This record gives sequence, structure tokens and C-alpha cells, in this order.
Amino acid sequence: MPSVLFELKDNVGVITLNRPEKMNAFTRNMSVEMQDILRRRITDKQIRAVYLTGNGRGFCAGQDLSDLQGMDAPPFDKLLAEFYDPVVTGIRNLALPVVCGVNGVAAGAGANLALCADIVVAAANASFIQAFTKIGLIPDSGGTYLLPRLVGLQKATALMMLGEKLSAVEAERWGLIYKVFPDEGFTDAAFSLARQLAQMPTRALAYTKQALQASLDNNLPQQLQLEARLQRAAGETNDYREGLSAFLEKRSPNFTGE
Ligand code: T3D
Repeated sequence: MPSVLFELKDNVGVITLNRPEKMNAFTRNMSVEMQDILRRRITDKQIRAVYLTGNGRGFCAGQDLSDLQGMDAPPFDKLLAEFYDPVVTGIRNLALPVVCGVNGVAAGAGANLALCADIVVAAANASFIQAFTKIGLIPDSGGTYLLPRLVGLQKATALMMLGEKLSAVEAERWGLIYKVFPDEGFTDAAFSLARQLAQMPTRALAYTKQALQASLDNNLPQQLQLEARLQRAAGETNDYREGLSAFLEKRSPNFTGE
């Protein structure tokens, strides 16, 4: 059984972490499978949004700690470069909207993997734990970049130094995630966001993602220039023409992603 499942559903590429008995703790093998999905399978033209979630009662418990033991475990900088960073950048650079449905606990690199998505929603029973310092490591997988930008430096520092569990409800209140949905019916509610995005103007969403990510480092003049360049590109898409015609003709648009 693969440790990461992939299927196409309603124009959404669904990625499911699949080691439920170990809370989907991340192994090197899992990373290889995930990288293959991001590089080769997501490229299917039918896919216009991605939904990332976990199988079972956890989303992802971070690095599988038993996978780190033994003589063959490379030093951490090499492990990160080979098995974590390509997944983080793969998700961030996808020219598609990525929704993460955090179905249960997200710990360590698992918490930061969730934050890489464009829209993060969680089940009411889910939680987020920056578990790294508890075992003498530092937060990785882009967490020290993303978390302070989401919740501010003070809250990020406390979460990362103390390693305390943050409930999904608090995570929503803090701005770490977009929304909490009830446990019952969670998958349907979370997936419906991805399905909705998959019917929208795909290239405009990709440019929006690109502009928002760049805004984290750009100054205003740089950002205005980027917006102009991306808006020009958006204005040249068929979906823009369709959106405009549909508005003027008082009908629903039929976006194709072109
Ligand atoms: O470069 C590098 O590779 C380093 C990168 C590091 C990045 C990191 O992610 S470091 C942080 C690693 N993660 C953790 O420290 C979290 C460890 N897990 C936990 O704290 C807890 O398991 C949870 C809070 C996630 C869940 O607690 P609970 O009580 O709901 O479940 P549980 O009973 O602890 O776990 C269920 C099973 O999953 C259990 O296995 P068993 O005993 O039934 O056979 C448990 O050992 C296993 N499991 C959970 N997390 C991990 C794990 N096995 C291996 N590695 C794990 N991280």
C-alpha cells in the first residue's frame, strides 16, 4: 500500500497521507512518493486544485522518529534538503490552489506541512503542535518563515519554544488557519472548498497565489509592478473573457482554466 495516496476527483488532485497507524508520521519513502505526485501526477491538465489531507485520526505527526535511528540516517541538513524542502517548495510553487484539510493532530513538520497550503481548514478535534523543541530540534519545513507571518512573532515564538498544543478553534482565532468545520462531515466540507476552487479561473488563482507569496518579501513599488505584470497576464486568459461576458450577459461563467 503506498504511504501517500493520490486520486483525481471533480478536477481536484487529492493527496492523502496514508500511514494511519502511525498518525501519518513522515518517512523518507513518503517524501519520495509525495515528490513524485507533485512533480508528475499533479501536472494532469484536468487538475485545477489540490486537496491535501491525512488518513485516520491524525493529519501528520511530523518526522517518523523511528526512521531517524540507525547508521543510514544522513545528517539533518541533508535530510531536510532531500526529503522536506522539495515537498515544501513543491506545494508553495504549484500553480494551483492547495487546500489542506487537517483532519486530526498536526505535529512537528506535519504542522508546518499543513501551513504550506494556500487555504488551511481543520476539523474541530484537530490540533497543531510545534513539537520540535520537545526532542531538542528546531522548527523546520518553512515553519519559522510561515508561522510568524501568520500569527505574529510573539505567538509564533511561544508556540515554537513551548511546543504546546494549539486547538483548531484557537488556531482559527489566531489566524493560523482559515476555518474550523465540525468533525462530522469534515471531509465533505473541507473538500468542497477545493472543488469550488477547481471551477474557478485557474490561472487567475495561480497569479493571486504568486502575488500573495511575493508580498511577504516585496516592498510596495515591487508589489505594484508584480501586480501589473500578473494582471496583464490574467487579462489575456480565456477565463477573463468568459468572466466578463458572463457578467455582462447576466449568466453564470463557465471557466475552463485556460
Ligand atoms: O531532518 C529531519 O528529518 C528532522 C526533521 C524533523 C521534523 C519533525 O517533525 S521533528 C518532530 C517529530 N514529531 C514529534 O515529535 C511528534 C511525536 N508524536 C507525538 O507527540 C504524539 O504521537 C502525537 C501528539 C502526534 C499524537 O499523540 P496521540 O496520543 O494521539 O497518539 P500516540 O499514541 O502518541 O501515537 C499513535 C501511534 O503513532 C503510536 O504508535 P504505536 O505505539 O501505537 O505503535 C506512536 O508511537 C506513533 N507515532 C506518533 N508520532 C510518531 C509516531 N511514530 C513515529 N514518529 C512519530 N513522529
